[in-house]
Amino acid sequence: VLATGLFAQDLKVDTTFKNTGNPLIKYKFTADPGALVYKGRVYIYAGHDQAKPGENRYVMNEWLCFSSADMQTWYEHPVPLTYKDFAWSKGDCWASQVVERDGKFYWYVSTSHKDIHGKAIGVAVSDSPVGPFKDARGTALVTNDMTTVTKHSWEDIDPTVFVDDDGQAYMFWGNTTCYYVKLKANMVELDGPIKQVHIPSFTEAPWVHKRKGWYYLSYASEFPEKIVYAMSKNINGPWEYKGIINEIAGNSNTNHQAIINFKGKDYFIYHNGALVPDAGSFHRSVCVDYLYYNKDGSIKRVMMTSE
Ligand code: FUB
Repeated sequence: VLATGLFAQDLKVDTTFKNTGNPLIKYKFTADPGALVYKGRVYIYAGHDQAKPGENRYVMNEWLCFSSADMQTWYEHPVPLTYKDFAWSKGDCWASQVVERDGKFYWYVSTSHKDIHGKAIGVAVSDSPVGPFKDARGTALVTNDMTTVTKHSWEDIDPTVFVDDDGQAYMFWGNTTCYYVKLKANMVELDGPIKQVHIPSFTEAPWVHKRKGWYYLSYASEFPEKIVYAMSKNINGPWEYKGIINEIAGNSNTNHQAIINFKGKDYFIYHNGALVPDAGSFHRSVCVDYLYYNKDGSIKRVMMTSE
């Protein structure tokens, strides 16, 4: 039976634990990490894989929050957000990201819309990185009827939001087609048309970051998924495909990354299906590895470690 003990401990919240090597979180199944660095701490926001042992589908009813000041001692905060916090959602807590602006924290999420066919993107807001968060709009930010290229029900997932040095915020998201749009300074309204990003073999899980004048767009490619990336000098592209960062994440068809610099070190935060031998694609686990750049700004391949 898969990880029976894990389910017994699955109630554990508001507690501390040590980083004893990958997977980072060993007492519950966690997926789709988004990371935020704020005031000397790193926060990891993750989905919670709650399918029963042997149940091969996504059962994800809440988002979780973990934080650390040193990447070694971690704290799990009480659940700060569920799909029930969005009155228009009927379920599913898929990939998400939190960004901070002017002391407010915006949590962009993928979830299922009650009335409009398919997945949708919502945004919740809080005065604290650990919540409580509340729906910032009362309606979804992007729904399936607003995107037109791929036309399947899970097209509008996996939001990543990036605030550029000039204060302009952008949201990238998608499955099969990668979209992006400007956000208004209030962070909760679109500002202009939804556009398509032209990058090869895009599956899902975009993540945008900037370093030394380069924009990086990393994403999950093909299926089972590898994490690959493209670079550009302009957030509007064109994006130059640069290759693989991370090979297929042991035992899981999906992967989902966050790339951050924390206290002078670069980290690649992702998930795999390796917590227990039969974990697989629906019982995933957040992992952390160092990430290294070459002198020209390209990214060295990340070898998954268990340390
Ligand atoms: O966890 C549900 C979905 O699977 C996410 O939104 C995708 O990124 C993939 O990991």
